[in-house]
Amino acid sequence: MSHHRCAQPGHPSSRPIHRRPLVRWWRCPAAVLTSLVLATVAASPAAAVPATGVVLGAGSAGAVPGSYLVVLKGDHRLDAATSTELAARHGGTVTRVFDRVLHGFAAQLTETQARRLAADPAVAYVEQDQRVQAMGSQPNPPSWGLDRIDQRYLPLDGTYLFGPSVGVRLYVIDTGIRITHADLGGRALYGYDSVDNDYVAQDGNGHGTFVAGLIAGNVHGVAKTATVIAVRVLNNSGAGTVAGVIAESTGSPVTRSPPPSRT
Ligand SMILES: [Ca+2]
Ligand SMILES: [Ca+2]
Repeated sequence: MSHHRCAQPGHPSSRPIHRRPLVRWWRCPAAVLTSLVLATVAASPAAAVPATGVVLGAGSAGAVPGSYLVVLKGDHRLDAATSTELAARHGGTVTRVFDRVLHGFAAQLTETQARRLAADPAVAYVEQDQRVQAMGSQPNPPSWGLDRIDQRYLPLDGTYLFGPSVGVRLYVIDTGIRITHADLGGRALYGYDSVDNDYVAQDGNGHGTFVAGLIAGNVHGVAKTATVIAVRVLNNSGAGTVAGVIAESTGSPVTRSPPPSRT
């Protein structure tokens, strides 16, 4: 609390004022000015502090300091100029514009700038850039596809470089999987069998096991450390029904006649 001393008619100037301010406010301009300033400051603190949002991946082990990915809402498409304007609005510098896989840009930002950009109405989210590194190398892979899939430009380099896929679960909706197949390395599990209506999705055809091998096989697979889940919707002849596939997809119980055979 502050005490103002004002000269009052008939009172010594050193004597404090104890009258109610609403009655005598015009006789103490210093007190009025102070009150107005305090009222103005108290009324506008929110406008003085920019809004901030959450930055995904901030502080993670692989985070790249000062580098952020900014993804825009909806179908916003930005060219370099408008990306630069949006980043500059929060104090950042655009380093790359994305307009295919996602709509957004990479930018150099401080932590505070990144949080402010995350709260921008045009921004879906901001994520801190992360270091990535290939975890494995397969020299002389057994297929052209494995050699080709890890590189954009030809010629082939005779190697397949692959990243981590531990913890990734891939559902193979097919004829089931022979989960004991050596190439799957014990990373195959039964999910559901809508043909037999049980939980043993064995493969009596071979196609599902072949697909699982392309996905996660030690030798022939792309994601060499992922887990594949067998979902059997096709019988040993490779035939099934749309109803069976839908029932499996929606988790609905399967109660029906055996699917038609091709033979
Ligand atoms: Ca290659
Ligand atoms: Ca079964």
